[in-house]
Amino acid sequence: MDHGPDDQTGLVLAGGADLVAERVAGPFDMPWSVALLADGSFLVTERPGHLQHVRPGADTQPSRNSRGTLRRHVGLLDIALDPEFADSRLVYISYLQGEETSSAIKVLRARYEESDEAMTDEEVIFEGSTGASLELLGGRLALTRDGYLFLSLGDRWERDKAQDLSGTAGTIIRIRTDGTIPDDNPFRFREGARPEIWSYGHRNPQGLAFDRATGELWSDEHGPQGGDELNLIHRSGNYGWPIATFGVDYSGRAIAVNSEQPGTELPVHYWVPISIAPSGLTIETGPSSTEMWIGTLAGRSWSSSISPAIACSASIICSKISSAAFVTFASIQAARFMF
Ligand SMILES: [Ca+2]
Repeated sequence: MDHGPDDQTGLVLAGGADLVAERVAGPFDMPWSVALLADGSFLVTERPGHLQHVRPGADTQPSRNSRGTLRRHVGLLDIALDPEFADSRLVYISYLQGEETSSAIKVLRARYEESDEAMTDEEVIFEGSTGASLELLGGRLALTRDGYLFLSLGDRWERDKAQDLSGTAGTIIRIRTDGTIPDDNPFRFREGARPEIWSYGHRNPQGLAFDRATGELWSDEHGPQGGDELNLIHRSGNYGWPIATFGVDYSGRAIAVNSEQPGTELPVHYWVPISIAPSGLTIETGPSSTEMWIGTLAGRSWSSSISPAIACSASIICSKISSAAFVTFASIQAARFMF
């Protein structure tokens, strides 16, 4: 595996031999994301529409019951706790809703009461553009402590839309956690543009996380064949897809004439010629270093690598590693970067 332009970045790919996997819960039905609660329990979204609350020491065979009104949602994706969750009980869930050939990613805000595992005060605070494919969804959430919500959205196999600001395919969006749109969003007042867009030109940004020490927003992104990327996300940045990529099509045919284009952002790191299939991203800030964890599916076939089930398993690895408790599945690997 080529690790891309290391000399530009100072990133080091760890060997991974120090990863120890410990099974603490499961099996899950296409798990996609995990959120850790203060009492050591955690919430797991399952793609078919279930939200599981897994408690330490409890029976780890999860129930199969849907959580109330979440039943109607076609596909649960990410879950993120409000930074003030201890008081507000607010959670944010991204999910896919619609018909098989036409659906949109939305974000639900709701109060979650742990005592009765109930959702109340549900409110849809974002709805993306409709798409036909159920793949390359993105769907990852990242919140700031001062009330902003970021959501990554894949191109859903319509690559040219990633350069089209009139829709949200292939973008990362930014809204307030109450659903309002900030006036300082880059395209807030541009006619014909979706005002929620923060950055664009993304293919399938399936990891999204803040570095709490610096305030930087990072995203990992599935490239096509090769060309997986780690990007530092800037306001109004065009991340190149599909006019600039280091990857090629699955047929082996070149997609973009150039890997670089004026006006587009280069990845901080990229992988060629073999995809690592990046998924969940977690950034752990230590006293002297910052470590970035990326769930990967290296060595899997490409069709497996975009399966939400496997992708979400990888996200569980990343999320749990930072708390020194591990949930894993046998085939998943993780890439660790150290700054
Ligand atoms: Ca790119």
